[in-house]
Amino acid sequence: MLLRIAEQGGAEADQLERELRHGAPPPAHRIGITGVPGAGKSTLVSQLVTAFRQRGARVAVVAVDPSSPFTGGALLGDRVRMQQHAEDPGVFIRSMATRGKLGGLAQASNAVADTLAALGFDPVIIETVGVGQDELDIAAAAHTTLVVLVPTLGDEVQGLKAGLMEIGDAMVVNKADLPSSAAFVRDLRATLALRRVGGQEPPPLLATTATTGEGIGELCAWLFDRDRGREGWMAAGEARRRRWALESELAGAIRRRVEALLAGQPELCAQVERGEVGSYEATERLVGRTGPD
Ligand SMILES: Nc1nc2c(ncn2[C@@H]2O[C@H](COP(=O)(O)OP(=O)(O)OP(=O)(O)O)[C@@H](O)[C@H]2O)c(=O)[nH]1
Ligand SMILES: [Mg+2]
Repeated sequence: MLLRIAEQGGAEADQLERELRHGAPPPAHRIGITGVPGAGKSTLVSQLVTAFRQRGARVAVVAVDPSSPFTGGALLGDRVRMQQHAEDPGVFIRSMATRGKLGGLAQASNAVADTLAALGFDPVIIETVGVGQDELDIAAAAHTTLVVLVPTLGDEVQGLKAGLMEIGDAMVVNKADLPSSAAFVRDLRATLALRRVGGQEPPPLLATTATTGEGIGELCAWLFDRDRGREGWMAAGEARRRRWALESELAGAIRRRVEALLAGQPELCAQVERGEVGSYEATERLVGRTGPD
């Protein structure tokens, strides 16, 4: 019920957030996991859940599927992969499909994560397939972003989307059991070093085999270390995240206004469609002069 309100957003969700936040514990560590479809993100998340549980943490996982309007295929698979945690009251797992909703991933997952954080889950892990805007959204919504890649043949490292490379606080090459893994890791390491900006260290690169647990220890060591150092980054991370939540909320609200405005002017829209009125002039008629002065 709480989560349904949070997902729907709006004034009620704001109120809920205020109430939940009142006297709430410090904000939870939000860990975003993104990467190409089928990279093994859910398998990896399941391993991370186990590791955080062993430290006594209560862990929430929000798996967001931006491609499917239904809670279908991929998420069904997730349920199987997360099965081992199904009976554990210290683990909360929620799948969300967001296609077609304005600012879908951005708003819905952030609101759900807020609620889970206020309920005392820490960390809150958000998994999403890295497609288009969503990977940038997840980086803005998370305090720590893991980018999950899989070994592909030789020179393909160069072709990796720059966006994915830039948002990772750590890069994880999963399916390290595949034969092409060593070469891929080497290429990726070189590429990351080249892209280093302003003398900054490149993000750590970790190789894992999520299915067997190989390399998970190193990944967890890095994550736990970051988790322990949260005093150092939490304030700035939360400020950035709240600012982003405002932006995405505002973008959604403005988009809805645009739609309402157009719906109220069917004749003008028809004139534009027939080519009788230009889009620039129509915009001026609707909202007055715009654009650079
Ligand atoms: N060989 C190998 N297979 C793996 C590894 N990790 C996961 N897989 C397999 O890869 C497939 C996809 O795993 P998922 O964990 O569902 O991947 P995902 O990234 O969550 O997939 P989507 O959410 O659909 O994008 C499954 O069949 C896993 O068993 C690994 O380290 N090595
Ligand atoms: Mg998955």
